Amino acid sequence: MADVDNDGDLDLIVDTLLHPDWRGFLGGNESLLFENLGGMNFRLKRLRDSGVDYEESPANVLLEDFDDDGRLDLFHHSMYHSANLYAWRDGKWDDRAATAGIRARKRLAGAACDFDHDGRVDLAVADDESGLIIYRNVSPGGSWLEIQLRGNDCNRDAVGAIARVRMGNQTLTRSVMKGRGLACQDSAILHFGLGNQIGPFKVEVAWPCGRHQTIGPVAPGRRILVVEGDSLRYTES
Ligand SMILES: [Ca+2]
Ligand SMILES: [Ca+2]
Ligand SMILES: [Ca+2]
Ligand SMILES: [Ca+2]
Repeated sequence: MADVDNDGDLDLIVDTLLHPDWRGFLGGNESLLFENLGGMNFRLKRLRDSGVDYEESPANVLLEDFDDDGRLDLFHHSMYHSANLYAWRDGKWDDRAATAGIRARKRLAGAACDFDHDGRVDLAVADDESGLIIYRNVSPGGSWLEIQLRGNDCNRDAVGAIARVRMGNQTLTRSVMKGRGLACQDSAILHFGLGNQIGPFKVEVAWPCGRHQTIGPVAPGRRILVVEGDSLRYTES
């Protein structure tokens, strides 16, 4: 679940861990994008129509902004075939696995986290042949901001909270999730790639209990901790 088109609402990508299903139900075992049209209405698309290769038995999709350009990139892998990293370019996801340095063939799970705190999201991949592999992100990167949320009235891990940052004429939206796809979990710290924007930025948080909170202005290039109900103070975590 992520805002893949930066229009402020959360869209949904569904992988179906099946062998080809010729009955054609919801596209068989195609990976599907449900574009949020608002009002609990969704438009169904095949992910391959956005440039993502079809793979038999797709297992996991991971959305993060690996190059900090403000658009979510996509890491996709299946049970039996290759894992691919796609950068968003010109209205489609563009396969960059070879140039990104991700070459192994058989992946079972992947998770994103900025392990070395340098503002570029790294990638951990569990491989049934090579074990755990960590890909350190050494791309040029860009402006960025990371936000850790801590609940008070709602759950402490802020699961279900949504944070928004304005970048130019776009609103970047990220949500706190615990668990994704097949046995995967990413860092709960929300990463915002901000392109060449230098800010400062205002951060809006919608907490799962219903409270809304505005923080900032905040300068980019840092990781901050925002505590529910404490709008006047935020700290670098
Ligand atoms: Ca959206
Ligand atoms: Ca929408
Ligand atoms: Ca990107
Ligand atoms: Ca990093």
